Amino acid sequence: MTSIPEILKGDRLAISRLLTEIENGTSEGKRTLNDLFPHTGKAHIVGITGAPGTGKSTLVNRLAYEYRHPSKDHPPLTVAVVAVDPTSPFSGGAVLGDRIRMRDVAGDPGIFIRSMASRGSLGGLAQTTAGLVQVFDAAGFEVILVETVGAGQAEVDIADLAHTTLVLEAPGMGDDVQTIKAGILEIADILVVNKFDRPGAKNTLRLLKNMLRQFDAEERNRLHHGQRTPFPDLPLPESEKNKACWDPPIMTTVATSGEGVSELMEGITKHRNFLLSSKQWTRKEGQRIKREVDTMLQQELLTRWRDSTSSTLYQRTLSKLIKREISPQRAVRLLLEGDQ
Ligand SMILES: Nc1nc2c(ncn2[C@@H]2O[C@H](COP(=O)(O)OP(=O)(O)O)[C@@H](O)[C@H]2O)c(=O)[nH]1
Ligand SMILES: [Mg+2]
Repeated sequence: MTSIPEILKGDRLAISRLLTEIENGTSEGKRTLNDLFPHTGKAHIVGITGAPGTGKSTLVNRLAYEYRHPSKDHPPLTVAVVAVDPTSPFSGGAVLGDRIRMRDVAGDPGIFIRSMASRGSLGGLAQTTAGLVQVFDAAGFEVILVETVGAGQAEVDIADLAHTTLVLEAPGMGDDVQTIKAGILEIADILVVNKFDRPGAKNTLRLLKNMLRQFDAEERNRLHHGQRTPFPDLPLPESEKNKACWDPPIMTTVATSGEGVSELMEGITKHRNFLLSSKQWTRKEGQRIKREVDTMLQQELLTRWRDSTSSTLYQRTLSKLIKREISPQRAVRLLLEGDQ
């Protein structure tokens, strides 16, 4: 039995146990998430995505350290890390370049790092990730860094979940233009050229700048009013339009040495402030919750429908469909409304 007060006050053992429940998709885990919901919605969720080897894990470690030891005069923030990338070497100990080692962050109660087990995909990777993030949010972690390996759907999922999405690129990852996939610019709130110490880094930066410029021009053409509308189904009122404009900056880092990482942290904070002041924070939350409810509703309706429909009717309809006696549309009609 998970105790809600224990989670809320950040008890590490209770959190650990609950994370495992959620990864395993247990009903206990689901029930607890349900109870925790009113206590969520405070954390800044930051997604970090990019091709394998671009330096996501190294950068996430360094960012976590930076949040704990900010050089300027802000207070340190508490940080949780969720690594969805199964190859992430978080649990392995010292992987953190030369200056920061795991021990710098390991004994710190203000940091909690969780690598998601591969079985985390049992209930759907995106859903499980969202569950883990909710736990950390309820437990009072102020910043939640989520590392996902950049691969199609995972990128879109992280952009849905995160308030701020970082897209990492690095030189020497093959044909530079090809590695920057279509669609990636649409989800990036901040573009990061990591491994800026490596040969070809300036070239990667230039290519990315060109792509972004071209993307912006196309986007302007498409939208006619020169600004991005991240939520096309929730149009902004005229008065809000100018305030809602965010041009994704391109930042450069050397995650192994920490160069550029405090500036990146500043950039992330700037995006957060932008979201709050333009009220997009609330809009983004609203969209996410709507999507979550829609997904659950779909699943629940399907389950209820299955339970109330005879499996012989289902099988019979399918076999008619396979023999092409009826079309898929007709099959759905038959299943929902009977033979009318
Ligand atoms: N030279 C250099 N190497 C880096 C940098 N960031 C990460 N690496 C190295 O790149 C490799 C892959 O890093 P990792 O963080 O595991 O990448 P991930 O697959 O995106 O999570 C490791 O050997 C890192 O030490 C960087 O800024 N400069
Ligand atoms: Mg990794």
